[in-house]
Amino acid sequence: MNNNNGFPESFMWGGATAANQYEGAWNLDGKKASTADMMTGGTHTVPRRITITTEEGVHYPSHEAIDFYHHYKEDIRLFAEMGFRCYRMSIAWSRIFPNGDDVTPNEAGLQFYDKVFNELKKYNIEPIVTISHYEAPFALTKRFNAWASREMIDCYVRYCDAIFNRYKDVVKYWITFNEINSLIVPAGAYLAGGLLVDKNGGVFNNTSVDSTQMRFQALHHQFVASAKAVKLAYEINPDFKLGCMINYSHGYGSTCKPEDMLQALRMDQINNMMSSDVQVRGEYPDFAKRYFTEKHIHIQMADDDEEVLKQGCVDFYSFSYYKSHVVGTRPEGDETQGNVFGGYKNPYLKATDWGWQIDPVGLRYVLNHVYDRYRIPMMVVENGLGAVDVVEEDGTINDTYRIEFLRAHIEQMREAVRDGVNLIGYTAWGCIDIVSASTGEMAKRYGFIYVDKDNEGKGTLKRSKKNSFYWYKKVIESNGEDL
Ligand code: BGP
Repeated sequence: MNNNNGFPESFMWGGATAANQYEGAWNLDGKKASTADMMTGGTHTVPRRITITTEEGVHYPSHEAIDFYHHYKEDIRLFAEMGFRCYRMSIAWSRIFPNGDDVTPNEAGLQFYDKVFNELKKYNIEPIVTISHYEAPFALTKRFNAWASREMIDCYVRYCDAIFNRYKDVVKYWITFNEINSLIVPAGAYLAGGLLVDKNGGVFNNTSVDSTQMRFQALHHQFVASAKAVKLAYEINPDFKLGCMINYSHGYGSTCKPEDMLQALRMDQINNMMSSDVQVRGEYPDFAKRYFTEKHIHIQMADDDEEVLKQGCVDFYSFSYYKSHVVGTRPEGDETQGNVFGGYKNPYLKATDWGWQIDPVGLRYVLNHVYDRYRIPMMVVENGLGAVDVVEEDGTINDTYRIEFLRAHIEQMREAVRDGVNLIGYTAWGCIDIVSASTGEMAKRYGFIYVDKDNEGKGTLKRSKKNSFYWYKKVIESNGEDL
């Protein structure tokens, strides 16, 4: 039990990124395309789409991204300068198994992460590794539509076996899937599932197809894959720590009408809690069974799936937190469509330029709410403000708005720690500017470090420190006291 005065001394402060949004070098040293590499760029209004072949003239933001592949030393040095105690990153699966089902892993790919982990070690930065962050080898999508197929489970476990063995002495914290619950919403089909669901063109266009059955089946395959990976991990190194990762969308009822509150509860159960119940408790909750029946979703399970899930429970709960939403009776005159999980405008909150409603107090609520349910260590592994930054003539970037956003959220985390929540770490999302996952843009920046690159892919890739860089350094130095 902590002394409830503030962040524990061992608190892991750091930042987070994902391979396909950061590394670039999408086809170098044996790597082949991942599902993310086949996604076009988007804009504020034009959604990204997945293509079957790389098309001449189409912009694929992950192909170069911001080239961590060739800048890792410089970037890690900057992370160290901010005082990072940990760094959440992901491994690009198709760098290790370019075709997804190769007989042996790609040595050059493994060596890249050897170098990254060595560099982190030099500065005493603890890696937290996401095994699959919104990507899988594209060859597996072409072959059997990725996570729609059970065959994916063995491919994933073989990939885990290779990286667990290779990095067993340098990585302790692993996250099996980024935002595994993304598959519950249609937009998650391509990002999280690598799924092509449009029967006509084979290309998922994000709106027209009801892919519900396929998405929930794919999610089940990921649950089983995750559980098998957890079991394998402990066999390889009993000191490993394995975590789930939930895209936590916190919802309020639009009024205090009981039905509105019940709807908020229902969304919380299905969108947030169902996935973590499976990964933390090792079984589907009862409310999921009712939901599946009502929605005519039929999950096909192998005979031993339920047993496998029971044997693959994670040790920590990690989540992303950006926003909250409002559900229930539509407020009169409100035409808005709120956040990713839908919903309305919250009159008490401001929103980002991308319409994500900013709710620091909601973070305290969620931390308490989830900790009460599972009583296992928690980490906030994504949180931050996507905003347009302006580089002044003298080169400074005065991102006061970002500092305000982060300060308010860290304050609420501190309150949650005082409430008794066992929070062990915080990794600010996109600690260096990277490609946005939902829009494919560079203009939506989260970083403490600015990167010279624009939406069309032009720029020198030069890194420079924003004001928030110095602020976050101070936060870490003071262990979250000097905000
Ligand atoms: C999460 C994803 C990240 C990330 C972040 C911000 O859902 O795990 O990959 O990008 O959201 O989203 P965006 O980049 O769309 O602003």
